[in-house]
Parts: sequence; C-alpha cells; structure tokens
Amino acid sequence: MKAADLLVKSLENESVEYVFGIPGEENLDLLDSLSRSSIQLILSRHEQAAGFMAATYGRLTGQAGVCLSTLGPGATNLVTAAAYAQLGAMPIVMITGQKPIKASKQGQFQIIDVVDMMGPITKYTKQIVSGAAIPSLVREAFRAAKEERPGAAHLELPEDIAREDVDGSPLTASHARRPITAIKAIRHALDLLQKSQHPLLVIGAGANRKLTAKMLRAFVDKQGIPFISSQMGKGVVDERHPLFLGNAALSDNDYPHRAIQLSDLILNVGHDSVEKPPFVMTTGERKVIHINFASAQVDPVYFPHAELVGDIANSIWQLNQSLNPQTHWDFTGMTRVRDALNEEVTRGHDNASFPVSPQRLVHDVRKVMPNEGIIALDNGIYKIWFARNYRAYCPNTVLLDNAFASMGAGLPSAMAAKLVFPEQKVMAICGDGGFMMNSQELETAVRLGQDLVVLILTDSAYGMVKLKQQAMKLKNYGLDFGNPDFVMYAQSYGANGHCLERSEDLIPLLTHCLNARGVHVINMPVDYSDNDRILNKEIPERSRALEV
Ligand SMILES: Cc1ncc(C[n+]2csc(CCOP(=O)(O)OP(=O)(O)O)c2C)c(N)n1
Ligand SMILES: [Mg+2]
Repeated sequence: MKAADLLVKSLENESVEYVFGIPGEENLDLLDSLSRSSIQLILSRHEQAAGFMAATYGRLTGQAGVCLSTLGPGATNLVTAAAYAQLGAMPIVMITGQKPIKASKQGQFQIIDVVDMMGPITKYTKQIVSGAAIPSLVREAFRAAKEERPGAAHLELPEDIAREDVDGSPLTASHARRPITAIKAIRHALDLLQKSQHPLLVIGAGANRKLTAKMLRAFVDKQGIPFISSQMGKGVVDERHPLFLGNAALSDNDYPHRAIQLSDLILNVGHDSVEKPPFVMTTGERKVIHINFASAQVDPVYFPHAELVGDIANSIWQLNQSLNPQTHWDFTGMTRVRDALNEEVTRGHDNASFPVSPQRLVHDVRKVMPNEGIIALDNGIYKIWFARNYRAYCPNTVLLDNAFASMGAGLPSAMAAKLVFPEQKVMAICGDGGFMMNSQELETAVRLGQDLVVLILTDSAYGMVKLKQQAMKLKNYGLDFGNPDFVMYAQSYGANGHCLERSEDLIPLLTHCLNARGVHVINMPVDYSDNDRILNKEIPERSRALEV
C-alpha cells in the first residue's frame, strides 16, 4: 500500500474521528487516503482555527485531536494553536507536509525547518523519513500527546515518503494504567490534614481533564472542607455547592484570596504553573500539598511542602477513605467569605442600563444556558467576569484558556465542542477583537450545519488592554477600532445575524437563538466603563473590609 494509507490506518487505529485542517499540494496523497477512511476531514478556513478545534477536541475527549496543514506557511499558521495546546495541556497531533526529501527540483521554495520550529512548543516533533517507520512514529506521537501532562505532538510527512510503497500495520497501544500515589505520601498528607485547623481545597486545570469530579465531590461532601476553583478548574465540582468559596479569576484581593488567607493548609488539586496562579505562596505561611498527575514545577510563587503525585482521583479517594472530618477544623471565617461573595456576585446582575453591563451579561447567559450547556470564551476582559461570576455546574462546561490565553480561539473551540457534544447547547462568547481573528470560520460552521450561538461583545476596542492602560494612568491611545456590520457580516456567510438594542432583550434573544437551528451571531454592545472601578477598586476594597 501507499505510505499515506498506512498513516491513515494508523490514525484509525488510534480511534481518530476527525482531521481538522487545510491540505496543500504536499498532502494530496494523504488527502486521497483520508477520502477512503472512516475519518471525517473538517476543512477549515485558517490552519490556526483547525489547530484550536483539534486542541479543544483533545481537551474534551482526552483523545488527541488531529490537525493537518501543508509545509511552510500552513505549518507556521499552526504554531499558535500548537502553543495553545501545549500550554493548556490539550492533546493534539499535527501532521504537516513537506517537499520530497530524497530528490527535489524546487530549490528551497516554501521550505523552512518545520520540525525544528515545533521543538519548543511540542512534546514530540519528528520527520517521517521512511514509510516503514509510520506505525511506531504515529503511536509515539499519540502516546506523547495524550500522556499526562498532555500537549502537542508533530509529524512531518514529506511528499515522496507519502507515495512510497510499504507493508506494515499499525501498532496498538499497550495496556497500561496511570501510576498512583504511594501510601507513604498519603500518610504524610493525612498527618498534615489532621493537624491543620483551616484546610482549604483549590481545584485547578488538571482536575478538569480526567474523571476526578466524582471523587472530589465525594471528598468535599464527606469532609466538609470548602473549595475554590482556578479559572481552568471551573465546574469540576458544581459551583452551586454550599462549600464553594469562589473562583480565583483575579490575581489577588478578591474574596477567594480572603479564604486563602484564612487557611493554614491548602490541598492544591490539579494545579499547574501555566495558569495565572490562583494564589501566591510566600515562605512561612500556610502549608501546601500539591495533588496532581505530575510533580510540581517550582516557581517563585509556587513551592509546595508535600506532593501526592499520581492519578488525582485515586489520591483523593485514598485520602477520603482514611480521613474523617476533624472536630477542631474551623471554617467560620470562610463561611463569612462565602456569604459575602454570594452577595457580591449578584450585584448589578439586573442592571437595566444599555449597553449591557458585564454583570448582567454573565447573569443572563447563566440563566439561559442548560446545566450541561457549554460556553467557549475567547480572550478579553469579559473572561474575568465569566470566571468570577458564572457558576459552572459540570466539568468542562466553561471552556476558557488561562494558559496561553490566545485571542481567536473562542469560535473554533465552540465549534469543536458542538462536534463532540452535538446534543448540548453551545455558545461562543467573543470580544469584537478576538472574534475577528477567526471569524472566517463562520463559513465552516455553516457548512457543517452546526447549531451554534456566537455572542460578540462590542466595545470597538481591545478592551482588556485598555483597562490596564487606564489602571496604569496612561493616556487612551492605540486601542480603538471600527467593526463591520456584524448582522450583515453573519448573513453574508449564510448565518443569522442579530443586533441587541436593549438589555431586557438579551434573555429572550439568547433563548430564541439557542433553540433555533443554524448559526446565530449576536452583536451585543457592552459597557466596560465601570470595569476599572469595580475590578480594581471596589472588589479589593470590599473583600479587604470583610470582617472574618
Ligand atoms: C493573539 C493575541 N493577541 C493579543 C493578545 C493580547 N490581548 C489580550 S486581551 C486583548 C484585547 C481583547 O479585545 P477583545 O477581543 O475586543 O475583547 P475585550 O477585552 O474588548 O472584551 C488583547 C489584545 C492576546 N491575548 N492574544
Ligand atoms: Mg473589544
């Protein structure tokens, strides 16, 4: 068979369902092999978007999402998505083409060293130099991409190798289990827990990857230890839980940080230092136990005292088995934090002014989204509001990126979520800046026949940067832009366009769009004029003033 056929067989053997991407001349044999396979090609309009879709597919399924591009410019367009997957711990395998490596008559046309370029942003990058090597290279790429900590892997398939005649068959993954934490480490953690007065659980990104939710919920319910979440740990345990003390979306000076101040021991579950830290460690204060699949990467603000390294669900289960709630544990102060926070997050949620305030936006979106509905956020200032005020009820129902934090991922990641969970309501929430970075994918979503809501928050500016400019007391410069008419823009793609004109129309319009067929784009003017006052002054002041 052709080597390209063996590659596709190897992908099928890895249970690949989709390949996202844009083929070039150098991928035509692979494309031909794909046309005869069970794998569906999702043709995108920019390789970056294909990469974001593959990464989100990986994030949601634990299986590596696969994306495809040609050499040179196609491959460089994948770079941002590779870094997004690598930092965000989302498994992807990228396959790029290359000119023939044995004999070529094209000089250096379009040729850059793609394998080397991918080096710093992948776990694994290799050129396939012979058809016979395909089964082991594909297996290794998938192993590297999926194994904790997941990330990006890259294979380059040169044109002449793709056409080679080969024998061979795919390699099947070995039967293996993730390592579990040693009992001695568990005993040490139990000792620290029993000696503590005010333990606190912090739930981070890693806990959103595997099936940890059930064990963590059981732990919280049995032990009665309060918890906060990091931005990427949202929803692992239902944030409506009475022991939920908030999301550490702001870096400091918010209510969850008051809870941290009150604690003398933190169980830090699934934290990895790529996330903006949910809390900053200093020496001599509370003790921290790192609970994750891999050991802690030490950093000036993170240097835990003890570690439970192994499958998270198992570590939590082991702790829960051997521990009973301690009568000397005291959560009185933390309960006050919770009550104040619950009051705080409802502030302004029915604000009738227009353009829509961020607080009302978050409230109204939560109100219309079903429990398991998925919101996929792009990157902008609204991300802080959603992380902070939007309660996630189920794991991975708030897709945001607090690792690479690239603009442009909102729409593609919503599209991937819809592919993985076609029965769920899915909404992309994007700033007018971030939306325009991959808005061409509206065509892909329409072509795929997706039912999707795309909410664009328009302030005609790079609002998040503006907020910092304002907080730094710098002059307003260089961050304002104009927008297309988003209604006509949506319609020109065959999508439905809507423009919100009054805040009270938001819930009815969102409800209509979520229940209708097709792609619905909503232009929602947003009012960011109070952000600086509320986020940078009032919340820190009020949380600091709270008597606990
Ligand atoms: C690809 C990329 N470029 C630049 C940035 C820096 N950045 C972060 S947020 C932001 C502004 C986002 O503007 P918009 O999407 O309109 O959202 P807003 O904050 O205005 O709601 C910028 C430029 C980034 N994170 N990613
Ligand atoms: Mg904006």
